[in-house]
Amino acid sequence: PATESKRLRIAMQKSGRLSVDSQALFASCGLKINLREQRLIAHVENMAIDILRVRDDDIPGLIMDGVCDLGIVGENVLEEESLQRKLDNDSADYTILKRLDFGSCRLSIAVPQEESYANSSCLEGKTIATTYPRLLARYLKQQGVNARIVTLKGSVEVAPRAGLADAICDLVSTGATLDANGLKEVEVIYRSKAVLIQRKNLCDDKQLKLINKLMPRINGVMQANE
Ligand code: PRT
Ligand code: ZN
Repeated sequence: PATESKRLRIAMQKSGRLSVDSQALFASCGLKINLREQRLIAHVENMAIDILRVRDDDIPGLIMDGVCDLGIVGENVLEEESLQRKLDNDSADYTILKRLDFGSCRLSIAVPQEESYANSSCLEGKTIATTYPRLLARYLKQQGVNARIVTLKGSVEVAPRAGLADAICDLVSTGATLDANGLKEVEVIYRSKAVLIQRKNLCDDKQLKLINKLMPRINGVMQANE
């Protein structure tokens, strides 16, 4: 029948820095997920929900294309994808339901420790390696600095030593990685946490009711953790 409700699809990171906390959040909201399953889709036993376990980079697009209904992802990844899609004139709509209390980090510019650095004008004419070219480009534009951006999907922190770049723009939490690579943090350009997002135009009544049931539980879990 045309009125039949689909199961709510929630995208989360399969394995990485957000997966344990995302799983724990769902578990404490009462979702019974079979964690032994190594598959892409995990069925929630006690609710009309399917969990899709994917690369974190894929989550914003799955929501913005309306393929998944909810997702948990770092704001850094979300904002980067959103900026890229706006440039490409692709759909970039989503709603943030909740800023979560895990996945904290900052996107920072770092330069070799021995280098003197006063302010962002020191980056003029330099080459900066990053996994977040759109966020970096936005910052440089705001600062009125012209620099070359080199996009690397990994090993950004070794780029200066390898002679690929003068500086880097990468995620930092403790600062140990920068330290180990002889780099110092000189500018924080973006502060990030994990967020729960929803796709636009979600209008299935049962799905909306389910989300309205989950949100107070998420708020309750977060208050209890404070
Ligand atoms: O496989 P998949 O693509 O899903 O995972 P991934 O390897 O792309 O991402 P993952 O699991 O490393 O990170 C997922 C999200 O966690 C990021 O998008 C951030 O929102 C958040 N997060 C929080 C971090 C960090 N803290 C973090 N420290 N992501 C990465 N790092 C890395 C950073 O890139 C650097 O290499 O950790 C290193 C720095 O850490 P410190 O403690 O040495 O400063
Ligand atoms: Zn990733």
